[in-house]
Order: sequence, then C-alpha cells, then structure tokens
Amino acid sequence: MKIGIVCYPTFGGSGVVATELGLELSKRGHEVHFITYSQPVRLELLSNNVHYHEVNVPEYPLFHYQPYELALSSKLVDMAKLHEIEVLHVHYAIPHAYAAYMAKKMLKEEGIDLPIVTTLHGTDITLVGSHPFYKSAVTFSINKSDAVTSVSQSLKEDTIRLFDIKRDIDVVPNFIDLSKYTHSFTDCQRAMMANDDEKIITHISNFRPVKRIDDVINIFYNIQKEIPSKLMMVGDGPEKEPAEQLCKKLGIEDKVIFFGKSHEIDKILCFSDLFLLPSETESFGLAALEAMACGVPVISSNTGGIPEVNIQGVSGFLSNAGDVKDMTKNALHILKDEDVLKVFKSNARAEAAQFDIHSIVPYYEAIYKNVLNQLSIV
Ligand code: GMT
Repeated sequence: MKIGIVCYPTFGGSGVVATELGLELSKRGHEVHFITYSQPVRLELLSNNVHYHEVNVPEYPLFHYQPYELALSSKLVDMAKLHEIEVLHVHYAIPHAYAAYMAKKMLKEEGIDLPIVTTLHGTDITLVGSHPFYKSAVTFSINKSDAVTSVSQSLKEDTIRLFDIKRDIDVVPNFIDLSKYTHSFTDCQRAMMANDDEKIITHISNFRPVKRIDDVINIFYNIQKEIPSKLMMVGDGPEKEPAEQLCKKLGIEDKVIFFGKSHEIDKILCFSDLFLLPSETESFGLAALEAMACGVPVISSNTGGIPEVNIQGVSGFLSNAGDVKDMTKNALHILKDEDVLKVFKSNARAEAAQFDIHSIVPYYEAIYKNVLNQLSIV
C-alpha cells in the first residue's frame, strides 16, 4: 500500500508513535510518505520506501496567524496525486484531521478517493480538542474520518463522553519495538551518572503542567532522604526552569541531572531503577511503556489510560494524581529491597512485551485494508 502519514514531528508521543509506525510499515513492504512541517525526530533513515515531504507556510505580514491548515491540505492534495497515495493516516486530530478532510474533498472533485484514518492521541481530545473554540471542528473531523482509532480504551471513552461521536472508534494501543530495548546492563554507562550504592530514578516528558513536574521533584526529594539516589530529568518544556529552581530550594540540585531533549532515552532508561509519571492525565503514557520495555518499574498516577499500561503491584504502582505521599511509599517499597526491585524489573519488561510493535502494527494494516475495501463497495 502507499500510505501518507501526517503527524507532529517533535518529541511528543504522538509524533514518536507515528514515526515508528511508518518505519515499521515500510519494513513490511509498504511505501510510506511522511507529510509534516519538519523531519520527524525519530526519522533518521530515509529509503526507497520512506519519503518525507515538508509542508512550508510562507510568512505574509497581513496574517496575524499563518494558515498552516491551508498549506497542509494543499500539500496533501499535491502529494496524494504525485505519489498516488492510497490511504492517509493522520495522528492527532488538531488540525490534521481537519486538513485531511479538506484534502479529501478537493481530491474528490478530481475523481480521486482518499480514505482518512485518524488516530486520537490524548491532548487533542482531553485538553485542547474539547475547548469550546475547537470543539465543533474537532467533532466534525472525527465524524468525517473513514476510520478513527484511539490509543487506549480510556481515551475512547473520553472521546465519546466529550464529543457527539456518530461513528465507531477502534482502540489500537501504542506499541514498542522491544528489540531496540535489549541492552544488557553492562552496555549502560551507569557509572557516569551515579555511584554503585545509589539508585537511579528517571522522568521523561515534555515538561508541560499536565505532567506535574513538581510532584516528580517532591517524590524524589522524599526518596533521597531514605535511599541514596539520583534523579534523571529528560526533556524540555515550560516547567523545566521552575523545576530547576525547586531543586535548588530543596537543596537537591547536586542529585538531579537535567538532560534536556535527548535522542538516547533508551541509554538513560537502561541504567534506571525506577520511572516516575505522576501526570494529571495521560491517555496512554508512552514514556512509561518505553521505561517498562527497558525493565524499569513505574510509579505513576492512575489517570486516563495509564492503568492499561502500568499494572498495579506488577510492573509498578498507581496512585491518585497529586498523592505524593502514596507515590513515595510505593517507590520506597520497590527500591528498598533488591529482591523486590528485581521482580518488578522483570515484570515491567514482561508487561511491555504485550505492546510489541509486531503484534500491534497488523491492526493498522487491517484498518487501512478495511477503508480501502469500503471504497470499492461504495
Ligand atoms: O504527553 C503529551 O503532552 C504529548 C502528547 C502527544 O500528543 O504527543 O502525548 C499524548 O499522546 C501520547 C502518544 O499516544 C500518549 O502516550 C500520551 O499519554 C498523550 N498525552 C496525554 O494524554 C497527556
């Protein structure tokens, strides 16, 4: 199949999932065309089967807001015609599903049918999409897609609760290529980060308020009072600077390393003992899954789709968002006893195996085939 993929090319989970999906589809013999405003961060190798088309938005002083959706839908029309793209898979409803619908309509005028598959990722529904300023357009774009998927059951339920949805939503969970996370402990450069007697705790995110970064720091503050430990903070965003200030205020700045954005999260995770994800809401929690794939247990909140990934008492523990005390207690339970830690590490990896890329990607292929079959029926 010739598949177009639209996504945010940044470090966010939706862009990572879209990129990994495209790469896997190309390995399975499909021709994949990424159409985005810059090269997706995890798209390093282009090949015969993987193409990248940049969407450019010319600056014009009349516009207070440059019309990205317009440029994207024009580019989608041009690329669909030039490369005979058969299916368009858009990740993150805003504005991708909307631009895709416009492209579909324009192509229809020329006698070309282009089915649209929309994958909902989380904030496009729970935080941004349900805002009254966007809601009508998001509802319309979801209802007009030929197939809609959500990355967790919880997100599907949120979508049905928040919008007037008139069509089915298939749950296709996020996935991970386990073979990329198979470092043995000796490959890891642990000694550069911590002493042998110190535990390594890690958090990875885009440092937005929804991630509750203060909770990450406060949980670590409590842990390090009882167990020698270091905190690895990976990523960047608006809450990073306040977090650095909080570490200073608490006198733990020597124990916390802020890496910024990293292309090597697997290397950081491979020497980690515990992962913290106390988010206010999280439709799936891809970062938790990546940690688990590296054999790192997870202390998280119990919101959204996290309980579908992190299993209570097995791969880690879940608490109410904001319950720093309970999260600290659970973290100490795992970290204080080497035997307990070993069991949680092994469980985390075993749970992650359910989300192996090779089991999940065929669901998307089936959805593409289905929307193409529907075209031939009509
Ligand atoms: O977490 C973010 O703020 C980024 C956002 C995104 O769009 O990349 O993540 C969402 O999609 C990820 C991939 O499906 C999910 O793993 C995250 O849980 C989800 N974030 C939220 O729901 C807050």
